[in-house]
Amino acid sequence: MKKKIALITGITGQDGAYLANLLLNNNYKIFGAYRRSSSLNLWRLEELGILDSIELVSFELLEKSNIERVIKLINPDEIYNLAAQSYVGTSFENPIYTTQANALGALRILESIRMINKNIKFYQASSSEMFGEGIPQKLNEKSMFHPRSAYAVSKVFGHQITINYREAYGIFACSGILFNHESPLRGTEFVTRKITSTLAEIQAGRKKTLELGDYYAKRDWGYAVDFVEGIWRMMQNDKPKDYVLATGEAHSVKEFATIAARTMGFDLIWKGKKTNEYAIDKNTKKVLIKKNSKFYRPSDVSFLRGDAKEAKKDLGWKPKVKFKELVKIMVESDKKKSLKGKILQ
Ligand code: NDP
Ligand code: GDR
Repeated sequence: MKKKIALITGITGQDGAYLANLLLNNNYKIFGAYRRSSSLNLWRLEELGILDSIELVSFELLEKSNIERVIKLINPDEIYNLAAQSYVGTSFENPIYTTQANALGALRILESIRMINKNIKFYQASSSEMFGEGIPQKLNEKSMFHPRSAYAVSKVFGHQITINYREAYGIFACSGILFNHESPLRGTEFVTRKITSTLAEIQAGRKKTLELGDYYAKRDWGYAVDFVEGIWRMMQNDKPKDYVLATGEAHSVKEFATIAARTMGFDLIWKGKKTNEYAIDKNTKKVLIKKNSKFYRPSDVSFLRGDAKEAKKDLGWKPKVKFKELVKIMVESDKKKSLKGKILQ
């Protein structure tokens, strides 16, 4: 049987690496779209041992001519648009770039598909950040959007334009509204991996404290390996449709940090008032975790929890790894990495 061809944008990121691994196991030919930079970021593909199985193509979300050239050259069956300026914090510093890359980037790909070959299937990496603030109920595909950052606004555009190209031109275009998903391959700027990598560095004596922003922000954290399976299933669906992927549980940054520290072997005690809480290591009496206001955002999302019932019903998808196991997987990986040397931060 002819191998399916997939183009994955954002191949050098967390989801790009795990999705490529999954598709290779399903006998796909993979073109991995990376952006050219002075230091190419291939460590995730190397860590999964799949770098040699992927054909890398130079790709830039901001450059329509480049996107068209790549799509014409490859003529893929499926495009997974995972590339983005994905760090919410940076979108407050670089809102225009974030919008250019995330919102117009998605449109540039869709428009290229429309011009070149409308049979190419398209996946857009939408985000739970689109929902924004304040709803204690579990969020699903019908919940309202109230984006709280340029990142979230850019993702709402990407989401809606994907729906529009599906409705207007009959393209198989769908979005996954994914809640936070983490792994040992997560970037160290995101809070979960920042916690596990910094704690491992502290344990190795190379760092002193872990400084965090809002301890009480709660997220629905799942395991990235489970989530890329859901992405792939959406693209094999009979009809293009958007789905929430989530675990249905929300936990705070403080809970994540506490479990991670204990799993790492620290004997942690929390002290101080809510505004100035810190944690000490009972054995050394040293401050292990403290607040730093520089990690607060001008507007943040304090609580997110998703409802993936629809994905379970239509796609048979449900996450396998639960919160505590996720923390353990990440701590153990960073412990191992730190024994081999400094973890990149
Ligand atoms: P990462 O930050 O790990 O990866 C982002 C990728 O996008 C990297 O490969 C990066 O390349 C690439 N990229 C950034 N800017 C450009 C550009 N201008 N042109 C081409 N490529 C670019 O993200 P994740 O893997 O975690 O997430 C994948 C997608 O899913 C993103 O769109 C993210 O917004 C979205 N998402 C993620 C969630 C999560 O919890 N992980 C949840 C919901 C949505 P480089 O390596 O060169 O920086
Ligand atoms: P998020 O992930 O913004 O949800 O976006 P992040 O891990 O950056 O933040 C989660 C929550 O933790 C709070 N927080 C801190 N965050 C960081 N990075 N560093 C800190 O020191 C810190 N202290 C507290 C944040 O304020 C926030 O409330 C991720 C990305 O992958 C997006 O691309 C994706 O769309 C969403 O998840 C779903």
